[in-house]
Order: sequence, then C-alpha cells, then structure tokens
Amino acid sequence: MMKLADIIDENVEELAALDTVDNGKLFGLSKDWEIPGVAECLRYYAGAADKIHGETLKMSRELQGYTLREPMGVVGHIIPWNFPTSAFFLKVAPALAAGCTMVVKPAEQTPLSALYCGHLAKQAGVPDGVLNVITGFGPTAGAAICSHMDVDKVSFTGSTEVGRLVMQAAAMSNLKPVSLELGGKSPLIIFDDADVDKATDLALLGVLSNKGEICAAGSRVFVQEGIYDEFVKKLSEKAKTWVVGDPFDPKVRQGPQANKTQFDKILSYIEHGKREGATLLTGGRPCREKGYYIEPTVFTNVTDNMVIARDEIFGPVMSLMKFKTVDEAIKRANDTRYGLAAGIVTDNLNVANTVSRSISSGIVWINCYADLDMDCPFGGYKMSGFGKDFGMEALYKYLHVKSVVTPLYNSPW
Ligand code: TXE
Repeated sequence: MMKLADIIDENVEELAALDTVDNGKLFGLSKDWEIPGVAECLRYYAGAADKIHGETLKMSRELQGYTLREPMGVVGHIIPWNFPTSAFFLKVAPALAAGCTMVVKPAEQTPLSALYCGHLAKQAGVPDGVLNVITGFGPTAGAAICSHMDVDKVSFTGSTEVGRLVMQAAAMSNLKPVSLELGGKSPLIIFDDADVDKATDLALLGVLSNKGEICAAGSRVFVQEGIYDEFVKKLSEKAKTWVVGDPFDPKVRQGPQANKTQFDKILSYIEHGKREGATLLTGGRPCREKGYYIEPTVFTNVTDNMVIARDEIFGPVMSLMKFKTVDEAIKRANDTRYGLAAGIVTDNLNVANTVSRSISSGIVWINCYADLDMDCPFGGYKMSGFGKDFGMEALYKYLHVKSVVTPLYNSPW
C-alpha cells in the first residue's frame, strides 16, 4: 500500500487528467489536492493495517474472553462519478488494510481512472485476484455484485434510490452487510455575528465546489435576518464573478456538469424553482456555446416545502433562506429526510455548541465547510445512509468482530 501511494504520487497528473476528461472537474484542484489526498489515504490505512486488534473482555463469570477482528471476505465496492479516484481509494484502501479482497465497480460515466488505478495496483505488487476492477452499468454489473452469494459485504456510494436497491438485493441474497453513503440536502446556517465577506465566500464554495456535484454540498443556506440583506447583496456580486469554463484552465472555478443526464436534471430543477415562485438572484441558465455548463445559481424567497429546498439537485444551485432565532434555524435545518452534513458560522460558542449537538447529521462544520480529513469519519444519518468513510471507522466496516471464550480455570474436558 505504501508502494502504491508512491506510485500514485508519480501519476498525479495522469490521474487528475483522466478525472477531468471523464467528469469535468477542475484539473488544478485534482492535481494539487484530490489526487495527493488519495496517496495520503493509502498511507493512513497502510499505517493502520498492523494495528488491528480486539479487546480482552471483563467476563462476569469464570471465563476468559477476548475479541478478534477478522476481514469480512470479498467486498463489492460501488463507486459514483463525482470523485472517481478518491471515492475509489476511500473504499479500497481500508478494505485492503482490513485484509479483504474486492471487486470494484466504477460509475459507468467515469471508468477511466479506476481502470488506471487497477493497473497501478498491479505495478505496486498487489497480488492478482485481490483488487479486481469491473466496469459496467448499475442495473447489470452493480446489481450482480449486490445479489451475489459469494460477496460478503457491499460498500456503496450513490443515490438514495439506488441505496435502497442495494440493501434490498443484499437482503434477498445472502444478507450481506452493506454501508451506504447517499445523497444530502445539507444546511449551512449563518448567524448575525458572522463576517459577511467570509460567510459569502464559504457559502459559495459550499455549493459551487465540484460544480455542486458533492454529496455534502451546502445547498440550503439559512441567513439570520440582521445580516440577510447585506449577505444577499455581496453573494450576488461574487456569484456573478465566478468563472465558469474549461476545467483545464487554471483561472476557471467551475467546469461542466459531469454528464447530460445531470445537466438536464439540474436545469429542470431550476425551472421547477421558478415555477414554484422562488426568485432567481443570479444564474439559472446554461452558459457557453458548447458543453454542459450551468451558471452559478442562487434562489431567494425559497420556502422550506419547495422541491428545490427538499431534493438533492447535485448542481451549482443554492436555496437562500432567512431566519430569526436559533431554535427556528435548528428546526428548519433538520426538516429534511437527509442527514449528511451541516455548517454553522458564528463566533458565539453557546450557539455553536447548541446547534452542532441539535442537528441530525453525520458531520457539522463550525466556521468552515466541507473540510475533510483522513482521520475524521464521514457518513450520514437518516436517508443519507449509514457506515462511514474516512478514519478508523471505515476500517472497522470491513472487519467482523469474533468473540473467543474459554473457561478461566478447570475445563470440564
Ligand atoms: O446515481 P446512481 P446516478 C445522487 C445525485 C445524482 C443522483 C443520480 O443526486 O444526481 O444520485 O446519479 C451504480 N445496483 N448521487 O444516477 O445510479 C452506478 O452504476 C447496484 C449522490 O449516477 O446511484 C454507479 O456506479 N449499483 C452520490 C453508482 O451506483 C447500481 C454520488 C452510483 O450511481 C445500481 C452520485 C443498482 N441497481 C450520485 N444502479 C453521492 N452520495 O456522492 C446504479 N448503480
């Protein structure tokens, strides 16, 4: 795994370019951040591989008991198209460290880097049969993995709808455990004491990064009434200067959407928002002559029950909403079937503590947004799924706990 990490470091430009060609994500960001992060991920779990151990148990009778952590066996990894290389290694690295073998199915829209990673793994000396990459479509290749009697675990990242099918197939076959990292509609709550300049930057980054194709996108932005007007003014000025274009150009901040289906889905949500009576503050249209480019889009006058405030759009579309009190912000932020992530902007410690403990989501960022770290578990509550990527939690999801019990003194035999 250490060797594979070194090989990834030597192939940063190739991997970043493959993901840009396949997905439209920014080449510079991939090269400087996402792909180096993949090597870091491999090193993190390589370091954990010889620290997997169970516990000695405090048994209540005259028994000696301890636990072992054992690899689950054959893992099926089903990968989405929004972070092709990093999603691949966030699944593969902990499973390898746990001692599992695996079949990885990249998304049909973005298979190139996964195939290249398979080749690099072979170069690093990963034995044949341990890490297998299979391309194919979801309802055929993906479904076959989920219903296979010899697959012992499925780790899935994708839509909530397909997450349900994955669980169903697991239940109807060998009852394999599944972990699901699904969609989100994450709130970013900005309180009156926030620095408006910084908060607008954070809000834009939260929803426009990776052209909004991020499960944790802060797509519902709640702003307290005292700074709301100033916030709207600044946000609209900044959104208009956001550069959309060729993802290989270092000046560009937003590339094209990953595919036509996604492009059409986003535009239809924008039309829906207009029909529902939300006000377009900025954007709302495709841009540039060719390619799946969409203007950074901000809606105001959004109500909590509008479809654009409830569904995951997975594009550069923000719903901006005004609130009065802390309690109101908590209630409205939690009024969603999802629970992946949330953000809070305030210097008031009481407010930050109260809100972070009251939000039903797998991660809460305070005065930052979408800051991930290898050691920090990431994964949802509610219909955003269950089971974590990142951190030691991700390693444990590929390990069974076995208890071993023996009489402490005289064995009857
Ligand atoms: O996802 P799918 P799609 C959300 C986002 C996006 C929407 C649709 O809102 O607009 O999902 O994207 C495989 N059995 N997210 O249609 O279909 C598929 O081949 C087994 C959020 O692309 O869920 C691919 O490898 N597998 C998300 C993977 O599932 C199946 C990232 C994801 O595709 C399958 C992506 C089946 N029956 C989309 N059907 C996130 N959480 O980051 C499909 N697949």
